[in-house]
Amino acid sequence: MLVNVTIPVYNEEKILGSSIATLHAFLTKHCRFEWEIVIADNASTDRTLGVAHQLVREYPGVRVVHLDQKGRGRALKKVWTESPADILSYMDVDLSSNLYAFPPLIEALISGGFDIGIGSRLLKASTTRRSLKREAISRAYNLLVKGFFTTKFSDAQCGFKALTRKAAQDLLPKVEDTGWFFDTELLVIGEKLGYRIFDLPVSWIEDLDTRVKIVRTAIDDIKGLIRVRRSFSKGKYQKQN
Ligand SMILES: Nc1nc2c(ncn2[C@@H]2O[C@H](COP(=O)(O)OP(=O)(O)O)[C@@H](O)[C@H]2O)c(=O)[nH]1
Ligand SMILES: [Mg+2]
Repeated sequence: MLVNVTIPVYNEEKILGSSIATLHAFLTKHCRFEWEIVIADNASTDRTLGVAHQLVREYPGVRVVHLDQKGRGRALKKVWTESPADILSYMDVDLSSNLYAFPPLIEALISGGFDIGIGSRLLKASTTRRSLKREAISRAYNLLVKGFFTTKFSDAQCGFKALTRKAAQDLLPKVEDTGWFFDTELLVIGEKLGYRIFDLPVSWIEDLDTRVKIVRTAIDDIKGLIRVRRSFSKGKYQKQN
């Protein structure tokens, strides 16, 4: 059993080293499976790629994938498609989700019969510390997703997710978005096709350093919701066994 942990990065030279050190120590101590850490860099214009190569030399089990074009979804799709791992996961480099949620997230897939695991900041048991603005946008967006698709998963956008190789092989080719809407598209198509989603409350502390352009992302998200709903009404998605 090999577990992939992808860390998508865009201009993260400052935090990358300490986050990989923390994650590496955590997995060494608390992950009972074999694992790999993949730093996925797109188009960073700072020293991120250099720092990443240095980390590969320092830590066993770490590798780097570089893409020229931006987009977190693009990076995840490439790394997950090419990884030999049985479980594919990612977490944001700022480690905003408490790492102790990681073992239960992957156990749900390995022995709990779930296909996709997501961290959630919106369940009763979640403890979330973030700005009022981000909290309000997140709640409104997730209500909109439920309004569009009557889906049950609670938090589309938390940067803490995992899925099985089998689910990935079926779902990833169906997901078109290459940016922030990638996560929502994966979850909506997944739930609608009958994949079981494990919704895990996390303890989340917002890191104020953000790459998200809120207005631009909101417009892209709404366009994405409309596109995916059209595709459903045309019967575009079929589950592959
Ligand atoms: N590979 C890749 N990662 C990205 C890109 N944009 C953002 N990220 C990463 O996505 C994660 C979440 O970004 P962040 O700015 O913290 O989002 P926020 O927490 O929602 O404000 C971080 O690890 C970023 O470095 C991108 O274009 N490509
Ligand atoms: Mg963040």
